[in-house]
Amino acid sequence: MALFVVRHQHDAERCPAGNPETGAMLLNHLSRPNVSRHGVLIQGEAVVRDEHTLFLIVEAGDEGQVREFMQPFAMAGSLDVYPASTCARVVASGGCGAPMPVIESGVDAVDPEEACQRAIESGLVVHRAHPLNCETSIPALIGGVVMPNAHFYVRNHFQIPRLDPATWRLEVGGLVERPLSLGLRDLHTMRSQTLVVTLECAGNGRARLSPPVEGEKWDLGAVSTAEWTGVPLVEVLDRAGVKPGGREVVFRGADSGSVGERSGTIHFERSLGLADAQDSEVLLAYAMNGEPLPVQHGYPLRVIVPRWYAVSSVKWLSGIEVIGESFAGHYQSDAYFFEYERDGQVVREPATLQRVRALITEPRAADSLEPGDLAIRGVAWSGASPIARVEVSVDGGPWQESRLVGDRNRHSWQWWELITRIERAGTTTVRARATDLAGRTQPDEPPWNRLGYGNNAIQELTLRIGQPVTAR
Ligand SMILES: Nc1nc2c(c(=O)[nH]1)N[C@H]1C(S)=C(S)[C@@H](COP(=O)(O)O)O[C@H]1N2
Ligand SMILES: [Mo]
Repeated sequence: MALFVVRHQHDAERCPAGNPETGAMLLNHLSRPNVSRHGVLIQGEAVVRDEHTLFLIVEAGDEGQVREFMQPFAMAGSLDVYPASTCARVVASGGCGAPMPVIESGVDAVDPEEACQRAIESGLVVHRAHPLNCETSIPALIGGVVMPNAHFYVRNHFQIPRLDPATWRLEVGGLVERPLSLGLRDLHTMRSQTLVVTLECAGNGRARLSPPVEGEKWDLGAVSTAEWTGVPLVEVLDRAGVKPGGREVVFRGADSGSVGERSGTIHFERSLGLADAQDSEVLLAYAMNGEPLPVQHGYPLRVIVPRWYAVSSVKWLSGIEVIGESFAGHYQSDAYFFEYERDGQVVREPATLQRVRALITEPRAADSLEPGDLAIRGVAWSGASPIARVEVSVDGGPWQESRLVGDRNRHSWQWWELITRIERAGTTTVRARATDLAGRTQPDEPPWNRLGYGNNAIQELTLRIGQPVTAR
């Protein structure tokens, strides 16, 4: 089916709806049973009365079918039929004049329009339609420890590959005693583990850096939590048997494309040092919140590296290779490191553990609030160690310790809340600061670095408190 916009116009003196019988006939023509008899679908109808113009959004097999269906209107005036696209398709393709993005590699890919439309309908905040990048809407972060899959932020560097579970294999090779080729069914029969893990993009908060830096302009929602189930990576590494010279483990995603700094087509690839890879908690996950991985989150298999920035959690995993040197792939050595200048020297540090951080989920800046009791809630996490405390300062006042809600979890965020009182109407600021058990805490100002990673500055929320409603 294709999409069309249809325009019918008539002379003011010849308005077909002016005659009750013709009007009724046209209404019957547009009725659902009649429309479906013609094999078309009406998505919307609107009349601009003073213009004597009717617009319809119609789905049909081709233009001829639309024209045939619109015959009664053509007789009453003029008829224009335009082939059309959804907004998601136009934005995903880069504008009205641009062709749809071509699939660069041999793999099948998810239709960018479909992926984008689904994200919008799920309430995600879209930053880029193609490749699809969207953050979690903070107000959607209410209550539970994990978030529904549809609300989980999405970060893609290339188009989303659609992998066939029947033919997909995980190839394990390089410096191993026994190269493996594992199917999904093989992985399902291996020992499984389930962990609740918070993923955060290293670029989360980048939009708040000043001066601005290039890269996706994430506000504060490039973070989410889910329960992941899969095979511990060590199981697979042990089965393959790492040879003595093995130093790093490279994970290859099935997604690919071209990037400025490298020639040809590259895959999304990241490595972990052998010791980190052998950490018993790195998972090869096939389920997210009890469901098979959604396609945009890496179906059928992804890496989950708890507590690390999520760039290491490679999606659409197709290969694992043990190598004897340090990996120099694009996403390892051209990006995802902190770069500062210190004493005239350029210093680089890879982005590994998530920095300690608190996020205020309630209230929202847009809420209408009144003086009186105010509940301030949010989440806090740190890759280095569990959260020790979250303190809140209202209107620049002293830090008040919030109550930590629920169990301490080593790999996922912790909910916290503070009930405080706001005495007067006007503008109030709320700040929240997390400290972890290792004593790390958040800076007042965003820690600027060239590529804009790890902005864990204390969040400050400005609230407008209205006049109390006075009883008469
Ligand atoms: N294969 C592949 N894996 C990937 C990426 C990617 O583009 N391709 N993006 C990484 C980055 S930067 C992040 S933040 C997380 C995002 O995971 P999500 O989309 O499931 O939230 O996936 C990581 N794994
Ligand atoms: Mo990321």
